[in-house]
Amino acid sequence: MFRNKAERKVQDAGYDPARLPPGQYLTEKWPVLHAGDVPSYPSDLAGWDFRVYGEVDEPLTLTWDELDGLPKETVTQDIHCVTRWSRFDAELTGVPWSAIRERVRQGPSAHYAIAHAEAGYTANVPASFLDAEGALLVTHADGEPLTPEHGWPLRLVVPGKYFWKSAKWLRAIELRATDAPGFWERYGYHNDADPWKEQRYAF
Ligand SMILES: Nc1nc2c(c(=O)[nH]1)N[C@H]1C(S)=C(S)[C@@H](COP(=O)(O)O)O[C@H]1N2
Ligand SMILES: [Mo]
Repeated sequence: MFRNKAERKVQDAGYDPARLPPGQYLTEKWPVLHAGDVPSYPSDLAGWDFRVYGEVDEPLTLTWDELDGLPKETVTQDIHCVTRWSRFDAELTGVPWSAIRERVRQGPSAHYAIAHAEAGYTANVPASFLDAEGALLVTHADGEPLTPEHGWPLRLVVPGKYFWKSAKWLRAIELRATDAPGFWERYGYHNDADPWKEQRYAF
């Protein structure tokens, strides 16, 4: 039995309909969604850096070559956008957050993580959520470097949350004792963003 037509389409496409969170529909394409413009970078990424700071013993700044040279993993992840499209089996390659977390020696008071992206975009998640299996600093999708629209050179992917928590054009992770609402959260999106609970909006 299907709850609705959207689940029926998932089944017809050869997937388990239970993979579709409530109120979502499956798309085979990968839509592009963001506020503002796609940032431009020099092709050699000179001057680009990635920082981890805040409630850590060893704040970290990496150049592109340093970050790109770290061991990477590939995970297969379903993506759920709050605007109701879901994409299954995205193959995402990048540096596991857990490796970075160990390196900076995250402190006991680091309860929240704020992803900082270009042009002031931010997204907040509990730090424990970044520790969840599969949280990646992503450089490649489906075997190719990220395209500029999808966040090249680096984006965060936070499994288990609506996709707005997965900041494109990532430049830093700040670890904090207290939470701070991110870009979309300040516009009324739900702080927790669990697609299985349909936590789309805060009110
Ligand atoms: N820097 C930045 N990252 C962002 C956004 C944004 O506006 N700026 N939008 C978010 C939203 S709402 C979604 S659904 C996803 C879309 O990612 P995609 O364009 O790769 O599908 O990016 C997220 N990350
Ligand atoms: Mo979104």
